[in-house]
Amino acid sequence: MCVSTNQRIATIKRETSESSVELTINLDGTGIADIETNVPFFNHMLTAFAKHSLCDLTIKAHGDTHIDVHHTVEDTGIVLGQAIRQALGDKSGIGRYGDAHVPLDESLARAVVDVSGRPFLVHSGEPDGFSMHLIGGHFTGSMVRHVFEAITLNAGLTVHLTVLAGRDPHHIAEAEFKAFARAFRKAVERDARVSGIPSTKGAL
Ligand SMILES: [Mn+2]
Repeated sequence: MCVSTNQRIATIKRETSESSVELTINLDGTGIADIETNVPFFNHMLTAFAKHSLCDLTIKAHGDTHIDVHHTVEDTGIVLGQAIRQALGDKSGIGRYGDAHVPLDESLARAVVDVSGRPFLVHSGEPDGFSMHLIGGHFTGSMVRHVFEAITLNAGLTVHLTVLAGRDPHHIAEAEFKAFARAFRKAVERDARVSGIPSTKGAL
């Protein structure tokens, strides 16, 4: 049995003409979140992600939200993905796979995560009209898929995210983020019985 004691923490800063993002993640945290993206509904989703993944997450992001929240949300997703990849290191000792079903009242989402090193998002089930809905009056429903694209592509995760039921857009989005968080927690958690990298290839 060989469990790495290396800290799985990463800090990334990314600056463009459209946004500025500074983010720190600790994969072995307790769910403490200190998040300010200037996009209130996205703060709510990222706080839920931290709480239910048990990652500690600090984010200071600002951007051209006077135009649209799109750039700030997408760029924060990119940086979150980059930080996850960096914090995971060589991925030795992790469970690798995680799955979760999470309800929120009438909504139900399922997430399945593989820390595969091969970015892939399969996303389905949001009801007609969801992508055009402004949640909280400012967060376009289409950004849920877009931010999961940014996270999975940059973190090198395979994620299957499925909405199985739902009516209220806020509930649907929140169930998706929480299901992803729970599945992610299982996938990246260290398993004392795993020695080395959990792949027959020897690398992920
Ligand atoms: Mn975009």
